[in-house]
Amino acid sequence: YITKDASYSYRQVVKILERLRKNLSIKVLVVEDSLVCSNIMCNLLRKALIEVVVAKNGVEALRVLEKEPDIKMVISDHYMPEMSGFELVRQLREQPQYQNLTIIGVSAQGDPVMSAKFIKSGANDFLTKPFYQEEFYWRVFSALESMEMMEAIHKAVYVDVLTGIHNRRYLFEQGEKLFIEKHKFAGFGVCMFDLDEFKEVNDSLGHLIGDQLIAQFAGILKKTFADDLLGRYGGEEFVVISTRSEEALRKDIANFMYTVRCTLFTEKNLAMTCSVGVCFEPMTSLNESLGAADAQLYQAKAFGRNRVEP
Ligand code: GH3
Ligand code: MG
Ligand code: MG
Ligand code: MG
Ligand code: MG
Repeated sequence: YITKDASYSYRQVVKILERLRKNLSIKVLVVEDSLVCSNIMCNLLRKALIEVVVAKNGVEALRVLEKEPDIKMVISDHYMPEMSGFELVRQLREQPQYQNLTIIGVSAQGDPVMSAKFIKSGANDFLTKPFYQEEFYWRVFSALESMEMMEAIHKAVYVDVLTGIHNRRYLFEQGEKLFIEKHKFAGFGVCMFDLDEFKEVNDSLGHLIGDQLIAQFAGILKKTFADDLLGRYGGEEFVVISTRSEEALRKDIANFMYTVRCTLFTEKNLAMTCSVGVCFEPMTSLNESLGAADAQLYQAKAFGRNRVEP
């Protein structure tokens, strides 16, 4: 049953403790022109150990969201000066970076289609003012739960388990998008990396050590190519897709090769190396670019490994 006061239920306490244990801080943006209402919601959220930021209208909310990209949830009033709640939700949902934001609309009693309008604009849920504290908590908590589930699904689908970097599926999905958006206007570089003589490593040191080396290799890639699209293409093959200048990319590839040699060692302190195939030629599809980079990688292997081609 529902109580007027916000008594914590067992499930709620478990949820809060779980977040604390995982050290998950959750940041929520409260958008509300009435200071009284804003304070009520902020206090409730803070009591549940949720970090809160505030905005007084839609325009301010957009500014705050841009500055603080770690905000996971927006709780927004409808009637506000400058920009209403509906308009805010509509504008947010038009932008790709806000697709996964959880949005709860809030408005005063009176207009029965208010909740429908909010949901239609793109909100995930709706709450009528004045509300029981208990209802407020449970709307917020169930929205957070759904969000966490979505994040877990997203991770399972797009992240490689061994290395923690993006997998092949992500690489191709994002790579296609990047190709369509950018290849005509920017340099479009595709690099394929493959560890040298890796079967030997597995044979002499075992697959577990092999796995560790692959994960370390991926870690160096991630650090070096932080601004590019990176994914595990196959076993010990990785792809970087970059729209930076060829000069900048080649500098990073050279640094990467050097770091790998200094960091990864096999038996008897033998340095690990890798070979790289690069394609900067304009192509008609991502697949064609990948094919060309792969052909260059084959050349790099044929010319003796531990090198970049062309
Ligand atoms: P090359 O220099 O020609 O690339 O020689 P190579 O031995 O590295 O040959 P290739 O790239 O064709 O083979 C890669 C090997 O990597 C084959 C496979 O046993 C191993 N491998 C692929 N995925 C994994 C993995 O997830 N873990 C481990 N330990 N080994 C893997
Ligand atoms: Mg208002
Ligand atoms: Mg190899
Ligand atoms: Mg081979
Ligand atoms: Mg290989």
